[in-house]
Amino acid sequence: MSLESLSEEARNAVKAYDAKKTVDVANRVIAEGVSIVDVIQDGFTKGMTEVGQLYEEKKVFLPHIMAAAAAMNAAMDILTPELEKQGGKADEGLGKFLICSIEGDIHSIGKDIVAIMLKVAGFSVVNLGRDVALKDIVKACQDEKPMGVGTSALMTSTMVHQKTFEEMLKKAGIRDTLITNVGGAPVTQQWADEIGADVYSENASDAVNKLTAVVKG
Ligand code: HCB
Repeated sequence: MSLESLSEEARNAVKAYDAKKTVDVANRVIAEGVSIVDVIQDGFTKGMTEVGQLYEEKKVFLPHIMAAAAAMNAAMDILTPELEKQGGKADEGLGKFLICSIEGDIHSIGKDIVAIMLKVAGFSVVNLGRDVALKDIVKACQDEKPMGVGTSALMTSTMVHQKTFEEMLKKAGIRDTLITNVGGAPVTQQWADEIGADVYSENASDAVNKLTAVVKG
């Protein structure tokens, strides 16, 4: 089966809140050797975004979003170990990268996709989790001394913490020791420029490309 039709099935399975179906699609993606990254981005993620739009239009409600997220996560549980196996570049030494969903934000699906794709690309990724207090992210940066730190914000109310985080890094005297990367649906290049973040990433591939370019010069 082609990449296009599996992506279409992945998208529809998330929109149908059907975890059995997302798992089935994930297994077929692996069995048929289709690009996992492409199906995640063009299939599962698109489905999730479309459910988000329906929520915005008040055509579906929070339980639907939770069911769609559960269906997507069920597929990711199957695809993640396979991606890691296929990647096999974990020792490529692109450096240590910390990532988390920022304080107040429990959205984690996108951040986890970025984490896995950076790992596959050769970064040593430390995933700090979701709703991580700003002081704890700063502390982790002091302890782990990463080349970069990514924060994910899915809400306008939590985006503002990315700005505070920049200020806290400066106050702690470590701002110039690392690259800051910001992402999440409401986050834009303009926002990154405004708060002084080094790299804006629209999606996981963008994060991989831009951060790899930073390391490789
Ligand atoms: Co949630 N939610 N939600 N939600 N949710 C959003 C984000 C809204 C936009 C929906 C809406 O109103 N249209 C909205 C935020 C509105 C706003 O502030 N502008 C919203 C709201 C309001 C809420 C609650 C407050 C609802 C409530 O309780 N009343 C609550 C949040 C509570 C809290 O955080 N304190 C809530 C809860 C939930 C869940 C739990 C039901 C579920 C999350 C499950 C989970 O993550 N474990 C959920 C979901 C799934 C969504 C939507 C539908 C999809 C988000 C998603 O997973 N997208 C979302 C609608 C939307 O975003 N359009 C909706 C798919 C992933 C793959 O995309 O953008 O997250 P992504 O990540 C991309 C990209 O941004 C980038 O790469 C990723 C991969 O390509 N990226 C990074 C992301 N992070 C990065 C970090 C980097 O360093 C680099 C790149």
